[in-house]
Amino acid sequence: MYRLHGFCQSGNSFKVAFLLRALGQPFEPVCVDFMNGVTRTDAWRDQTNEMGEAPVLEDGALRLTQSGVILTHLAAKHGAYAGADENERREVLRWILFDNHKFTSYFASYRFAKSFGPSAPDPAVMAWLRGRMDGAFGIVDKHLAGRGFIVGDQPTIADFSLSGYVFYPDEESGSFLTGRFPHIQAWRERLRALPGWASPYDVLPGERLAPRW
Ligand SMILES: N[C@@H](CCC(=O)N[C@@H](CS)C(=O)NCC(=O)O)C(=O)O
Repeated sequence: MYRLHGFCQSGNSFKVAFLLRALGQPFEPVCVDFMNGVTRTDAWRDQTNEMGEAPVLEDGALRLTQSGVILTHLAAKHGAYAGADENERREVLRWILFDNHKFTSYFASYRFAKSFGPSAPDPAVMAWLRGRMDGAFGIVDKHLAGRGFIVGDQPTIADFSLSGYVFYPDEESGSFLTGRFPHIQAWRERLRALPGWASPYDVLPGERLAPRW
């Protein structure tokens, strides 16, 4: 059985959990004690992921990191959500790279600082991140106008990747999405209707925390 190392606040882990569930693949969750700093220890980095990040997926003897790599591996292995042909698969990769660099990355950093950081966030840093988030979300919102999914007319791992953080409660990210980006909102509802969808807090291990700041 797959073993997924992650934690419930981690949208990057949720991307993988959501895909595994959509594929009907059971997995054993392995809780990463991220909030107490385990991913920064030498032992965790030596034994689990030298990059110091969750998620990590164990598939037999294979130990995979980087959600984009994991999603690509699972889609190819199970023959679903990879994209219909070579052109679509190239587009899927393009959107996963955009997601990792800009869409998930700025949003996840903002949400972490707003809700789970050890000290109150710096307003100047938050303002800069919000500007980057507005840019990335605006691009995805425009792309989704008049189309159901990110690539082609069926869901692909590009959708799973981009959706990692959009199902968390709005207050965790300072209500960044509330009433904004109508095409992203509609797309989020389409993804919620996919087989296996469930709230990140119901499928990933660890303790749910109230937003701190
Ligand atoms: N590009 C990576 C990002 C993974 C990532 O940043 N994970 C967070 C938890 S959600 C993490 O472990 N961060 C640790 C750090 O940035 O030091 C992926 O998609 O897997």
